[in-house]
Amino acid sequence: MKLAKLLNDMGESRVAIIDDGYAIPLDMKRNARVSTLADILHSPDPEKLAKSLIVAGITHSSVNTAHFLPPVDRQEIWAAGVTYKRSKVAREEESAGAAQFYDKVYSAPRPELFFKATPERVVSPGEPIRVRSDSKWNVPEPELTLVISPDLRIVGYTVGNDVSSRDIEGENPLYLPQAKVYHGSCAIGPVVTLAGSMPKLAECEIRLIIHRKKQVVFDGSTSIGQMNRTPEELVEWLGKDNRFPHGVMLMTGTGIVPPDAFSLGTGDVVDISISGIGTLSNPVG
Ligand code: DO4
Ligand code: MG
Repeated sequence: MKLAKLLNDMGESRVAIIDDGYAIPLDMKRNARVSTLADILHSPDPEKLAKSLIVAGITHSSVNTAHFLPPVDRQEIWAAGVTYKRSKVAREEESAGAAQFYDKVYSAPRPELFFKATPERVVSPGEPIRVRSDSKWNVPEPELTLVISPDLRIVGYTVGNDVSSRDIEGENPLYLPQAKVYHGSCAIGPVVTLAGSMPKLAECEIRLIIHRKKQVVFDGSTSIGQMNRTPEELVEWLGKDNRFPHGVMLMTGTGIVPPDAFSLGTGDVVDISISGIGTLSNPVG
């Protein structure tokens, strides 16, 4: 089952099941303990709970005209880095003086984990992501994103874009928060696929296509099987000495990096597709 947050004609946020190209709106008033998508996702049986909120006979609308919101409520967004060999190599190339740290973190027991975004910073599907005005080298990072309950269960999966400034992180690793956390640097969505509905992770493909003036300027893919760590391992580290009372989302790192000569520009359109979830598409504003 896939769940999403949609904006209705009145400008209100609504939770829906997404099935076969249609959005089935849920009536949250049917259960006094449920008011948000996160309440459903964090429940013991999200699929059963979502089905209990379907109103018989209600019109199902096409997803083609739907306005998706990020499937985020009050969760913090965290990210893992250097979890694929491609990312390790790219980091070593962009930061000559600090290359050894990326080599070490790729194989160290403790992963690189960093804070990426508050919910207010997350861009909706279809809305513009941004590149920093003080950076000349920017890329999207297409990442499988884990949806994690307050008791640290992986309850679903979504698509994330960890937009990053390569020149800023390459200049000095201590600049990482500035390369990663700024207005418009994170997009998530369009849906959450519940854990039980996800295909075998190792076989899932992640694909990144970047369009410029309607031409494809980058097209690359990888498989989640190429990840050097397991989602469970990343969640275990994230949860050490930390509490997430509203749940948390964890972007699991990029395995696709465009060639060094590439930098995102205004008007580009970034499409990230992950098997079993769908496509997150954002223009660059
Ligand atoms: O250390 C840099 C962060 C790398 C990253 O975000 C990634 O590998 O996805
Ligand atoms: Mg990343």
